[in-house]
Amino acid sequence: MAGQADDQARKAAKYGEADVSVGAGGETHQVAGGQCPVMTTQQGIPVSDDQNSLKVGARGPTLLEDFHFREKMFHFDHERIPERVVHARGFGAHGYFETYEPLTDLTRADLFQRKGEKTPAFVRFSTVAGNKGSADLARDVRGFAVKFYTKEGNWDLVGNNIPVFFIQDAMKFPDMVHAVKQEPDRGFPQAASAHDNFWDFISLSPESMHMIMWVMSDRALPRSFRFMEGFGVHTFRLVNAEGKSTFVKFHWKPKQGLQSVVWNEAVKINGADPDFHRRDLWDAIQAGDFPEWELGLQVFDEAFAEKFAFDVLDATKLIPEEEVPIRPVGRLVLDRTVDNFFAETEQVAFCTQNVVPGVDFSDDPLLQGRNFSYLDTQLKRLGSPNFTHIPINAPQCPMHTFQQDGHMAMRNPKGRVNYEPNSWGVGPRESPDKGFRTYPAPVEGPKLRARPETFSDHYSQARQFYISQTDIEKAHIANAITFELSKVETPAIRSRVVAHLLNIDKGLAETVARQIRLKEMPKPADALKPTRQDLPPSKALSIVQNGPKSFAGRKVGALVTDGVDAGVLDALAAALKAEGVTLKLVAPEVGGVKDSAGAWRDAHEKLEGGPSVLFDAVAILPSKDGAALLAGLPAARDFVADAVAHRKFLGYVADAMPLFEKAGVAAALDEGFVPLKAAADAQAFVAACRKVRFWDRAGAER
Ligand code: HDE
Repeated sequence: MAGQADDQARKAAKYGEADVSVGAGGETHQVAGGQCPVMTTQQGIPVSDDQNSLKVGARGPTLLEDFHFREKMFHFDHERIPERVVHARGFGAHGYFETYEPLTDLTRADLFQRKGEKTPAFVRFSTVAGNKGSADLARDVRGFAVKFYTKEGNWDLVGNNIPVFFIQDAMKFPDMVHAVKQEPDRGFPQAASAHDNFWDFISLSPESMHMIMWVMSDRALPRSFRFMEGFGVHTFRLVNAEGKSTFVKFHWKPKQGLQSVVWNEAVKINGADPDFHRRDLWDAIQAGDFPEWELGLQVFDEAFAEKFAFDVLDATKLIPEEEVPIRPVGRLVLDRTVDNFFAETEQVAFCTQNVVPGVDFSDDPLLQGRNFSYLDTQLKRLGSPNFTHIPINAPQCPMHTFQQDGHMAMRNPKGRVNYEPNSWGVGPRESPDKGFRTYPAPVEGPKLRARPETFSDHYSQARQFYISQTDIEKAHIANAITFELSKVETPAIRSRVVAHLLNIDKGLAETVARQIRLKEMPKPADALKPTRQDLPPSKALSIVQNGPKSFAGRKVGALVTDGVDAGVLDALAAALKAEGVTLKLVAPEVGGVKDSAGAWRDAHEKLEGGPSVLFDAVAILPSKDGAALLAGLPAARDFVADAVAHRKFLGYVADAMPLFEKAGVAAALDEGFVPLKAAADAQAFVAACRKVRFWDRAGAER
């Protein structure tokens, strides 16, 4: 635990941990529960009574001179800062990035110069549309924002878990965000794209069709942040010490594998645990199961950009991995939860403009617009140009500027000199060698408000994404669009969406049209360019084809009652532990159960609070009497029926059959049901679980 102590000391040093509750010279006094510091006001004045405001007589009016009350209330009244307009709901963690090999051929970026270099990093994952208090499992894009604290300044790679975006030009961002967020008159729906305004905008913006396929796929329902990819989306530049530039796209690949939940599960998880994703990340890091992603680069030159079928500056397009393979260059490990959510996760200020020497922008018009928006946003949210003085935003390398003053300035220079040039011989100076130098890309042309013709194919990659999916994933896309359009009240909008789908895949359009009972099939939408039929499927675009290799990092819920077979439970626990899986006991009462050997087993969840949607697989382990009891409980029947409908693997003991009968699943025990009779069966159960879902089982999809 020495490491942990070091960690604490380091944090204390870094965050200037002057415990605000210690005042009055750090005096302590004995109270019930221990020796505690004396409470003070913000001015350090010891407080005698924190229970009662100062009044005239016990029943009289409160006095204005009660400075302790006034300060306490004043501070409370100002606790909130504006939430992010988008990505308001998020969750962050600390970690590091480790460079595999020097990338000196590609970039002079300091963090890529030395093998094994560890660069501190902070990551914030988020949903986009919902407000701060919304549920984690909304159908939505996820933000994947990484701040690298490099030795040459902070580099923010502010990405998403989807490699393309809705729009091509930043000019449309406010419209797109207005359309997806709650409608302005009614203030709902929150964190849901299933409403008229969103689909109205989308159906009038064919450029969004590729992104729509991703958002309607299971990518928008990640099992947790740990099981999703990240993408820088735009084309960026890397520039080496000789000034040579290469184009690059950034990818994060989760070591845990890809995994999503199904829609019916997402809806139920949002009720059972709206904090499902943040809790998952917190729990994993606290348990020492540090999630990890590999950073991969797709590197290409001008010649490739010229011959590629689409414009590399168009953020609604990706470059298939089959065309430009991904080169792994390092790993990101998240190994520390935050000490304070507000100080770190809420106040972290990502800016796409934060690049370091060796990384540069491309002319992607979306990226160019972002470079304005993020800095502007931070001033609004954090209230001062000094937001870089907040520890989470401060670089962890020396910095020297002549910028001064402003609200809450925490780094105040000493001495007389606050300008340059000066003849005092003090203060920082620019460095043509070490300093960031913009890649001198030649640009010329008339000033125009126009979209390049090379941005005008809106359907070909949408089709490529669709045909790259397995059948079950295709069905999920069709069902998602069906669900969303069923919430759209205006029939003309539904029809317009189907008109676009006809340009993507006729079968998909027909399925959706049937499932929403469209009276008349529309004509395909007018297309600037016909959909290319020659783009081959890309395996990398499917989740199911990129599943995990092991079941590690997952959670199994065991439904237990008094009399649970101690041998079976122990064997299961051992097999899961060996695989790196967490076992949670779900029991009729939270106090726990007595096993067959008479030993007490503490439960983690009461049945009604621990539905099977919270687990990746389940084990149904009641005793004979227990099964009879559970069969009468709706929550127990749902536990089983949902696990089956969501195509999870179920380990079970023979005594569970009466419950299976009542849950309506007894007649069809398929290979996804693994009997647990002897210890060896636990291994078979774990082996089955590595597939995560038993997709061959008929599920809830139509
Ligand atoms: Fe953002 N985006 N965005 N965005 N974005 C914000 O910045 C914006 C875009 C992304 O965890 C805001 O600090 C514009 C693409 C993430 O704190 C704001 C455009 C991608 C986060 C903003 C885009 C992203 C944001 C709101 C179109 C993926 C959360 C609060 C030109 C590559 C970062 C804030 C965090 C946040 C503007 C499009 C990712 C308003 C103008 C494309 C992960 O500045």
